Amino acid sequence: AQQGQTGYQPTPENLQARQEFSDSKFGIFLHWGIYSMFGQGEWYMETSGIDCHEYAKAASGFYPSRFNAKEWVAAIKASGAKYICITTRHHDGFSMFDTRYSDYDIIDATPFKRDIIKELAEECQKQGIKLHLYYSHLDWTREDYYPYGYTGHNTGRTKHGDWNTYYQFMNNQLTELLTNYGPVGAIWFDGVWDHWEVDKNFDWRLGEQYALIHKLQPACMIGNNHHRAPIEGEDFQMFERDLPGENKAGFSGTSKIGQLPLETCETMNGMWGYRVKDQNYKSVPTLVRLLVRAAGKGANLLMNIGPQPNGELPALALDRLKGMGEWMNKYGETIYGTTRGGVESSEWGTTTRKGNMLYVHILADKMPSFITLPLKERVKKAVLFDGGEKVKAERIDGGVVLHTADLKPDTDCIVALTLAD
Ligand code: FUL
Repeated sequence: AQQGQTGYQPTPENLQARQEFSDSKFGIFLHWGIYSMFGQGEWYMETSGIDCHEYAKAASGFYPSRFNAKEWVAAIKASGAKYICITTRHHDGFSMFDTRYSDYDIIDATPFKRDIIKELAEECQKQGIKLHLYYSHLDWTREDYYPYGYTGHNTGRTKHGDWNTYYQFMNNQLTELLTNYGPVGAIWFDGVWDHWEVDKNFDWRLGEQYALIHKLQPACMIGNNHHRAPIEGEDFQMFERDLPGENKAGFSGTSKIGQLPLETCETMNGMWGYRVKDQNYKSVPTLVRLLVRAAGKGANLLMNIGPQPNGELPALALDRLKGMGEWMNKYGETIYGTTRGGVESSEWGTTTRKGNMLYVHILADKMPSFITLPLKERVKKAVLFDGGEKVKAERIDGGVVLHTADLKPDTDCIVALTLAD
């Protein structure tokens, strides 16, 4: 097993951050980097077989003149999302923030010369929304990343890198991120799987790294996209394109759910980074269904947008943010602050719970005539959340039957049950 931060005891601030995080249920993910300019997703260097030095030249053309942190944060906030998670450095190794430890960053390598992460951090604080930072362990451009010899990424080098200098580099950058940008809600790690594909026990020295983060900002939560059971020192568990426990995306191990807050990420279209051709955005009802299904599992939804190279959020993404905001304004009470309802992945929908309220979200296209909920509690009241019309609820052996034949399944078809204590 991978050594984590041995004996980690989260501080009261950290536990409070976890609680707020679980209660918030909805965040927006942003994949933005120099890859956005190629318009083919964030894996462009790898999938197109470009030499990393050639690729790096693109930085001199990065000038997102339309970038406006205030507008981004306002649009995202209006969607009902409570946090933003942005790529500070993806697998292409380019730092979107001002770092002393590399010239391959937004300040030294682009004519734009503005610290995007700083502008965003300040704006998030002003508008009262949390900022999470994505940070890639994997780096396609640095030799010292490759302890096994540099075989990939089209440069033909085979030198064995000194991984220790890479480890120090990461910790230096993490120190910058946790020192210069105010309170960081979370570090969202990604990429450890790369070395684990070669050696499943490769020691990333996560424990020491996690301890450093918690020392710098005890409330900062750590999550790592490693598709394994939580490792000691982590504060939340994440799932990529997967509802916790379903493992439909096929990443092994994701079914092992621990005791930590849960988050699942998805994309609005088919890619994380901006892709010119991909205008195939999910509809607002589809996005709402994803959010509700995640909440039914007790998980947050982290919904991704790939900003354009000119600094704007795509028009279709803005449209979806607005639509989700309208839904959240009306029905957010059935989502925020809830826990899993106990009936989680039925075809007809899912349930969320808050105090003595059980919210039955009926999402399926075909309405079942009856829904049986295996509830122990007595139902004091059963009404439609929207409008308050009574729904017939009948106690049977081992549960409660809802008579649903007359209802119309949709994202607004929510039955609110008041349970007796
Ligand atoms: C993956 C990465 O490889 C993708 O590029 C993306 O960042 C996704 C959220 O995580 O592991």
